[in-house]
Amino acid sequence: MKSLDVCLSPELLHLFPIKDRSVVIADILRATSCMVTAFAHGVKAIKPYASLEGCRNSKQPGIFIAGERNGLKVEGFDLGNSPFEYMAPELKGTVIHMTTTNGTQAIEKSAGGSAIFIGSFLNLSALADVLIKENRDVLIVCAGWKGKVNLEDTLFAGALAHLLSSHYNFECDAPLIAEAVYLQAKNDLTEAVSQASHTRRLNRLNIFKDISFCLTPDQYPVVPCLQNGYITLPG
Ligand code: 3SL
Repeated sequence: MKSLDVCLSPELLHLFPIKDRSVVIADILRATSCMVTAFAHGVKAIKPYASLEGCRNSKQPGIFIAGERNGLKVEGFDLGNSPFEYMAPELKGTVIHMTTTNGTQAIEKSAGGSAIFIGSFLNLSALADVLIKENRDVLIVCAGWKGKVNLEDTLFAGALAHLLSSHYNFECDAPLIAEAVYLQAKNDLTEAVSQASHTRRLNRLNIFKDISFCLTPDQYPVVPCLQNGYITLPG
């Protein structure tokens, strides 16, 4: 049986083998939820940038740039980090260069994996199916907040670990912890994260509807994957 592990913060990544694994990046509020929403609405590719200036300087005609820091859209960028922005019909078929506070940093730090998938509640079951077919050891990397663990990414890791539990052995205790927290919270995820630090941070910015949307399982059957620096839909 293959194994599954959960890295609760990118700061802990040095403790986990990445090579030869399927790595799942999760930044539930909101980067990876935005990416999944974008692909479900026809975006062609997303190039993630850890650096704000690198992303800003990559602006070219025909390319949209998306920039978020501390929950806010960065001035001069075309897009921020609400999933509802990524449903816009004018984004269909386009390439977006994106930088966010934690999500795109976690992607960059996980670059050594055999395959890097973009995970969210929105594509939870489709992602589980792909991971089972890929038949590699799995590492779920929670983006967290500036190195700290957060609840919403842990809940997602628990939901995915729970779906995969009959196919994989859990390695360290993090998948067990995440699964237990998810099972306790699963009937009302929005309520479960209502006191979470990033919910309170987003609420202070008057952001409410993104949160319940990003916690809704199985809205989109798309599984974006990073290849040669670009996130795309395989095939
Ligand atoms: O941290 C990130 O990458 C963002 O998703 C944070 S926010 O939800 O846009 O504030």
